[in-house]
Amino acid sequence: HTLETDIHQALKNDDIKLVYQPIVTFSENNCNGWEALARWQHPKRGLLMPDTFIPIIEQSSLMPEFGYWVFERVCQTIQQHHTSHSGQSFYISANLSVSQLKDRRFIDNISRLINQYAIKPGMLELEITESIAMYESKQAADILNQLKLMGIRIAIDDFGTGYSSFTQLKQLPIDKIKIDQSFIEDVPNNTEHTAMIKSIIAMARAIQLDVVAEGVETRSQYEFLQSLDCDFYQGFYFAKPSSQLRFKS
Ligand code: G
Ligand code: G
Ligand code: MN
Ligand code: NA
Repeated sequence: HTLETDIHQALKNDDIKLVYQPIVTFSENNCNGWEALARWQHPKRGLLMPDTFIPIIEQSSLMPEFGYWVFERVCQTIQQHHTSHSGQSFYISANLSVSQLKDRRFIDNISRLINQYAIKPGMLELEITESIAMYESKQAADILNQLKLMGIRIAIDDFGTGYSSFTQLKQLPIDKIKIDQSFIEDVPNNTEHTAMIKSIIAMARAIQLDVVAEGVETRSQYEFLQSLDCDFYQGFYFAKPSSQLRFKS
């Protein structure tokens, strides 16, 4: 694949960069976290979204290099923001791919970066998809436990699209679940999705997990989710991803 040969160079040239999308908490004017999302400004093909290039990275041998690059960038950004906003607590969350969970150097790399950039517990969160968490559950549990010991929070991404059981979830050291945006896009009109969201929130409460609603695009979605007592909200209604860690300023 020709994109594959471009990736190494793109990382060096800063053609691949991270953007940060605010995650809102108890009020729509309050944000203390951001999700890091990769973007590729390709010199010939224009702006590429991660759905087009992450699968190529994943199928090539470049995921360790890309994953390390993402974590180092995120740690740098945390360090800078912590220095310029001292005293304010915040976190950045980064997406993990399946091959990173299988990389034997992964834990060493993360712990090196955490020390190098003086990342404190709670400042870094990692997201793994529900399907990764379930299909690789033995290996995932082991790695997630080590991350937990380092003070890193874990969120289950795209929740509702996989087939995890209550029992499996309880066995993983996770802190949050992020309800997939496909369930959010047509609430409150879609009664099936509404029922699904209610049961996800009830289950999360039973095992003390926080709930994030993703892909919130309208005020009516937000108000409805608030009435269901969601903890965090993310989506274009509040803010699009931006190259700066900023929110309404
Ligand atoms: O930004 P966007 O919504 O287009 O992202 C699409 C998908 O790409 C999401 O599922 C997201 O988790 C994934 N993604 C974005 N950035 C990264 C990254 O840095 N690493 C990995 N592994 N996945 C990412
Ligand atoms: O799969 P993951 O949750 O990591 O990826 C989140 C993706 O959703 C990102 O690519 C981000 O750009 C996108 N996104 C974030 N907010 C919204 C939204 O309100 N609507 C839509 N359609 N996509 C969103
Ligand atoms: Mn995510
Ligand atoms: Na998601």
